[in-house]
Amino acid sequence: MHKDQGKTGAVKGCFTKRHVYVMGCTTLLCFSVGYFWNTSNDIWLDTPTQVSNTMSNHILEDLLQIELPRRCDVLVMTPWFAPIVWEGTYNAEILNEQFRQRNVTVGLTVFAIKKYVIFLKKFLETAETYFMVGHRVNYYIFTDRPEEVPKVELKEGRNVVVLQVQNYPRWQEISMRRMEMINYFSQQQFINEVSYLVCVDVDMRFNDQVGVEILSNLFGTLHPGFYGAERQSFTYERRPASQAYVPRDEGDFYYAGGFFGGTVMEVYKLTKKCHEAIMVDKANGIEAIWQEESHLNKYFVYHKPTKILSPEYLWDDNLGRREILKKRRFLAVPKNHAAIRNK
Ligand code: UD2
Repeated sequence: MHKDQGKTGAVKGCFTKRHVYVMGCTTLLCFSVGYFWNTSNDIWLDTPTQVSNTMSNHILEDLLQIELPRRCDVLVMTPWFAPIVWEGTYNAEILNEQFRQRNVTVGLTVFAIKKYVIFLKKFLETAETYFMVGHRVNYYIFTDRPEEVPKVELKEGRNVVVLQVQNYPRWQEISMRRMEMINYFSQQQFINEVSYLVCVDVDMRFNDQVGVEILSNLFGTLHPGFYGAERQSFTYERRPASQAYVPRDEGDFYYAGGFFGGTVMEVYKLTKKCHEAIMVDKANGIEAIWQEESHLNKYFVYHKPTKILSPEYLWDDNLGRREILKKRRFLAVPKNHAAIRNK
């Protein structure tokens, strides 16, 4: 995202100065009201907010005559004032103390259906080293093969909970049905056991600290392939027939399907909406281009995350090493699609 690219031109071409002034003032007013509303709870913007979806970050900066904070040309705060978490943007010591005082338990949901059970061992072992160190954790493992869940030595306050679920013939359906299953167990079980849910892919390994700095009411992760890209290149669902459709002039970021979360209540709402949309698509004989990731992206267009994780939290070394990444915390494990999908 380069600050100088196509900035004012887009606005000047469409509106008179007076229009721009009125729109700017209105937007500023909305932001101020939203800001004070959110800060009045003493928790800085911890409730998903609705702000204009039709402006890119650069246009917004022009209208408001402000510059959103950046680190080395990447945003560290969204136009709706949600932090974007990079190494160096938070104080781990203070956050750890705050969450320890609250005695927070975090649920990590992961699906290992059919052959994907082979990823569990490395996933769990590395999570024990790096995930929410010093905090209480429940690993919720959804699988159709409970007997193949590996025994991994766990530290105090950490538990593995195996949830037996059905499988589906197509990998796409398995991926999408995660929304339904997380939703069901959120109301049946998670709400009574944990404060936050972190929902991730299993073909991954932790490679550095992933701690309480990620926690917020609703959070998503910038997709490693699109974190610096312009809106036009985001691979949102573009067919209006799908419930995941996002018009070309909407959307802020492209989020990864493999790492999102929030309070149990917010994850419950998100998964409910996405599952319902997936079912409507199914009835209409259409499947979104990137399955539930497309629905997740649509959801985040209209329910802004209260925190966003940088690609430090979901990286694939196939994309190479980048100067901007001070840490590669959660890494894709290479997989042979032909050998494990639909098996
Ligand atoms: C991307 C997304 C993924 C999902 C998918 C949809 C990332 C890192 N990943 O991953 O979240 O949105 O696109 O197209 O953003 N699974 C099983 N058994 C199966 C198939 C899938 O357990 O037979 C589970 C497993 O937890 C896996 C996840 O579903 O990690 C997603 O499937 P994938 O990893 O094969 O999809 P991929 O790599 O295209």
